[in-house]
Amino acid sequence: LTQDELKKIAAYKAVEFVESGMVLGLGTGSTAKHAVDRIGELLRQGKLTNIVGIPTSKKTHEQAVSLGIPLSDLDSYPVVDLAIDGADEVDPFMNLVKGRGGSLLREKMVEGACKKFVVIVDESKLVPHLGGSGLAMPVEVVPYCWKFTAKRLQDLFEDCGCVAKLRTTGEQPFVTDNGNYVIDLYLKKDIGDLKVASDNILRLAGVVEHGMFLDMATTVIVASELGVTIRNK
Ligand code: DER
Repeated sequence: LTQDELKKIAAYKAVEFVESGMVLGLGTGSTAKHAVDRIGELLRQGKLTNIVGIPTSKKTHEQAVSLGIPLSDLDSYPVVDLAIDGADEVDPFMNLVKGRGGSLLREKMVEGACKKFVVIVDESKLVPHLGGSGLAMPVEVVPYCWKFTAKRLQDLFEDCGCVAKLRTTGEQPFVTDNGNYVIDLYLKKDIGDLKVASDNILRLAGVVEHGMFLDMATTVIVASELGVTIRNK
């Protein structure tokens, strides 16, 4: 099975949790894309009715529009029944790293407003600890004096051998759906206390949000060659 086939298996399994009448958080990324496609298909077949989708990015908004999924937002639906989204890393306590696709703020807003947050991953996303994979830990920052904020972030994780880099699209800074920049933190060692790290990052005035989703997932669906496993909080 290819990685994308595994992602699709996890996504389709998550959509089995969807019931007619639900307000659904629609995730962003290549795994969540399969879930949104499946929801659109079931609506078209009449197997699902009365769904309201709350997209977590402009990209997912566009995908959902093309599928005819009725859409709204958190202002109209401050409580979401179920959100389905991917993740970049999942630790044994169901803490996540998200945001390598750049949608972390709206994802965290929507997924923080939901009763159930189902994470869908292929097995490659499972890690023993967050942050030490050497891959990016995204932080959304305001564009104003981003170099100053990047340096403060880098210094915060000095003992993890952190290098902070501005995420770019070609030669230009990557700009999020919210008009902000992303500083990616590359750590050589695992982050120790995740809650302390989270609080320290959010204390920096130029920071909007970070990609650690702590104690938010209620279910993790993992697809591997051996099959699909479902872990609940
Ligand atoms: O950027 C994001 O938050 C995505 O959801 C990411 O966490 C997972 O993306 P993928 O499903 O394309 O690997």
